[in-house]
Amino acid sequence: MSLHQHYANHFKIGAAVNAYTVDSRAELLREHFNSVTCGNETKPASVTRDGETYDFAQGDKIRDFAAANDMAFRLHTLAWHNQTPPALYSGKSRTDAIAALDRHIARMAAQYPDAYAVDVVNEVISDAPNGDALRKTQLLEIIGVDYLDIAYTAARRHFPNAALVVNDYNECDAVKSRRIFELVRGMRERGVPVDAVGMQAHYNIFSPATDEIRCAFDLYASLGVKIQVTELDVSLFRHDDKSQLPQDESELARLLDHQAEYYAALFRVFKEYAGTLDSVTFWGVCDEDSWLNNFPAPRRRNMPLLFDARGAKPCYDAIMGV
Ligand code: 9MR
Repeated sequence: MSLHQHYANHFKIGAAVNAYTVDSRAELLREHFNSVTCGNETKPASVTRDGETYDFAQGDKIRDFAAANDMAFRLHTLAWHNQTPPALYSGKSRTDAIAALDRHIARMAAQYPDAYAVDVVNEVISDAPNGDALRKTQLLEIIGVDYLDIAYTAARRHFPNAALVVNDYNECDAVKSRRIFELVRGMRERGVPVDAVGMQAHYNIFSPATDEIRCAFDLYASLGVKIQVTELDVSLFRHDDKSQLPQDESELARLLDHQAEYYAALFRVFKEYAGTLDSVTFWGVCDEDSWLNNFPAPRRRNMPLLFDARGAKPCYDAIMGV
């Protein structure tokens, strides 16, 4: 049985891919996943320089792969403070920026009308423990604090059937999770369409603990929205550790066993919230393709995913046993 079949009664199993890995990992994708996301190809800077001319070749390639293989398509992301071409919003008045945002969302919806979920504005919460909850971004500065209400309202107009997601990282952190909760609660009280909280789930084998993850699930579930795990990976290093993987084979094997236990504990929690949690997306298919091989240290090898180029890892077997 494959991974997505194993979890068929619980949630979708997705993977982020790029225009290269959608070919190189096609076999694993077809077998184990029933949802696909573009890791970069549908971000604003990947599709347009100016909000006038668009090139969707790479995103379309991935969307077409999903469609041809009966896989659902998750759209990432309509607006973000990173990977956005300056000309999209810079120098515009509030009115013109709102119009540009609406045009961009409309264009994305015309191209990807079948996306089942959309990260509308990505990573909007500030990491600074004190001060404003909202990250200071270009759109916040130009449009004002109602920019999220405006973006999600526009997204609903253009994507009437997709789940509209507020997607963020460090989503189990006590301060940040409270901020995400308050943001979504406020939006819903104002009648702004938000359907799901996206928990990116960039975790490592030490943190967050199962209890912290459960607390975050409880908090978000209490909003009455769905939850999606959007960018899952489990690094072998603590967050700020830039050291190398151990040379010693048995030491590395111990870390991979630890990772397998962590993944199993995680999926036991995920199963408890199935129903509220309706999709779990990994941020990549094979270790060799992970962004974590270049973050936080360039060219430092990491092994955060279920597969490597040789095949399934211990963590794959572990979650198949849950
Ligand atoms: O995986 C993406 C990587 O290839 C890009 O270089 C990076 C640029 O910011 O974005 C990565 O994906 C990010 C995602 O879009 C949002 N959440 C954090 C992800 C990892 O950085």
